[in-house]
Amino acid sequence: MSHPSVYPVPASAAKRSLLTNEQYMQMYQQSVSAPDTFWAEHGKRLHWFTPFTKVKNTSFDSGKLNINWFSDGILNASYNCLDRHLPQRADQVAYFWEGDSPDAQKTVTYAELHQQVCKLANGMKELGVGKGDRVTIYLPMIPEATVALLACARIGAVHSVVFAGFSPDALGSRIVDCDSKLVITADQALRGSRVTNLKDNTDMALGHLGETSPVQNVIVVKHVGKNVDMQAGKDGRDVWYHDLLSRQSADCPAEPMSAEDPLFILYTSGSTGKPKGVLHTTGGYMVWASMTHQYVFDYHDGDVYWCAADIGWVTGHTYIVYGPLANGASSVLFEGVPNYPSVKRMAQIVDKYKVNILYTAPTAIRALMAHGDAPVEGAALTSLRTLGSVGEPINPEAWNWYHEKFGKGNCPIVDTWWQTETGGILITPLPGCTELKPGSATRPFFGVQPAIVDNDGKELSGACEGNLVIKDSWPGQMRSIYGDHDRFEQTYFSTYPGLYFTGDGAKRDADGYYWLTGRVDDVLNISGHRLGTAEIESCLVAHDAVAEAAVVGYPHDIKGQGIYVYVTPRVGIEPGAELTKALRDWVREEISPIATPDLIQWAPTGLPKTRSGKIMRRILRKIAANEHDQLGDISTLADPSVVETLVNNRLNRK
Ligand code: 6R9
Repeated sequence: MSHPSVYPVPASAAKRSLLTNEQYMQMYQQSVSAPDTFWAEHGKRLHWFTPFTKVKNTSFDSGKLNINWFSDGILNASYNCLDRHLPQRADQVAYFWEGDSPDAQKTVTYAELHQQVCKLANGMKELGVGKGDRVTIYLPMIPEATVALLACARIGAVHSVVFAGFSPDALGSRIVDCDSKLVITADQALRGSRVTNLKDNTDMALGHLGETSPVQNVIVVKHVGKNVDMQAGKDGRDVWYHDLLSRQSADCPAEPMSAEDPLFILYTSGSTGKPKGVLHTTGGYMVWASMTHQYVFDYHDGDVYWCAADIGWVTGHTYIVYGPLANGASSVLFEGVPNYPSVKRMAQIVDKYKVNILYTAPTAIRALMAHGDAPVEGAALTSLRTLGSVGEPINPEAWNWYHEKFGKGNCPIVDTWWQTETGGILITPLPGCTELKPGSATRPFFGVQPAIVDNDGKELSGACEGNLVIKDSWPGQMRSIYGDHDRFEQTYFSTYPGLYFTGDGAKRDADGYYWLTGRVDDVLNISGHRLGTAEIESCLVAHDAVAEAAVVGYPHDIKGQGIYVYVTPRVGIEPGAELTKALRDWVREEISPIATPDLIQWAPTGLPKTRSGKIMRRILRKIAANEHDQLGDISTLADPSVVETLVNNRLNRK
């Protein structure tokens, strides 16, 4: 079936829209030509204990890198998400929690959330946690996760959420990197009926750290009800969440924070070395989170909103917690996965809570699409008005399926491009303003100045393709890499001096629409999750059987990218099915199930290298993609015969 390449704004979306296209254009112009005036106005969407008088104070210039927004304003993120709504929204639902099993559900009102946040905040104070201290959160998708983030924000502690799918070692290294005093976890997590032993993992992580562990206490939520080992007692390390809260007052004043005080750290993968602790501060981030949530989803008071991400990723931070709560929204919080107990689950949840706005990822859409009409059979889906996509480029087939099956052809899809580093959405359609082209993230949000540069850093004009950079600061931008400000400057501002480099490639068409083409560095995007090839490689070479390993991505129907691994065994090691399995399990356990290699090709005769010893990844990518007839110039290789062997034994032969 052929589909249009441009979709006009549906009349229904234009009618309810907060903005017309003309207004978008005008506001955009103002946001880039007079940023101080524009953001002084929109900064007022928050409650400031002391209003800011300064607005934008930023520079991307070499040697003068400086990013400050609203710097003399004083506010508190949790106050903005809770207290200021209480007069009108105390009994409004903040979260409709839907458990992993369709029978498990509960609602949390703004008043209840406020009360729990105050109690946990007081409990953390009792344990000696205060302003500026770091707290690691390792929780499933349960209301206590949102409570934990907000309780940290309330007392000015800096949260570092670690995705509950990460291994003990990944957890441990993140705890050490930011020197966390406290860990908040649960007995177990449930996803698609599969159990993860979060408390056991925490014990293992802290056990491995031994004397070097900075952690003084572990707060444990009893979620599934499993018996876990508690290092209890008077001076014990572990405390039950419910015990701690039962003795706290529900009165906890929100700590006055400077706009540039840290709000959170979130680790993300880069192209080299260990994960980076992306640091976000309070004022600019909160303005960005709330403003993008309102305009990008065309959010109106009373809408039911569902962002199906996990709180372990930035999408969960900004679009499950801070953005929607700052706007007083009612959100669905879902513990499980879209295909459990059946592929109808997502549509059933939409109908059950009459969801108006649904925000999910291409990988979830493709996984459902593989089942034809089954995921939406029997579902009404009439409540839906806006659909969103995030995490990776959405291919037009998946876009059209989502548009027709979930959106019934008249819900705009906002394909939102952004990154952990950007704090919130930067390039996106607005539902009532932007004509859509499937596969394009379309146009910049207010204040965002994207540009495309060639490999020498020369800015290209008109329709073009190259590297995506952002020319000036926006309020939600990350401020540093925790503990390594030089690496921040090096990673994002040195490739193209004076510009923020995204690491993504992009095209711009004649209408000025942006089309993201994927990472141009060694970062993989597996089902929307970022993983550095270097991280997986260093994990592989830590295995006894491995002499050398190279990891590349290859096109994968559902995951977007799959992980293709080339391994040279150590001398005397006989590779075989058993060892292949052992290596997969190794990576799975050392990093995370997300990082599990899809294909492992043994390369006993070695990897293709330049004469200076650099692995030629370009060639490995082509072989993995089954494009071995397009290897290009291989004359610079030290030993071209290596390539022939790899091509002959390649694993992806679709
Ligand atoms: C929010 C999030 C960031 C990377 C980013 C890009 C890819 C995200 C996208 C997209 C094309 C979109 N990405 N959204 N690519 N279209 N709509 O995913 O953050 O986990 O840090 O990943 O994801 O490659 O650079 P994060």
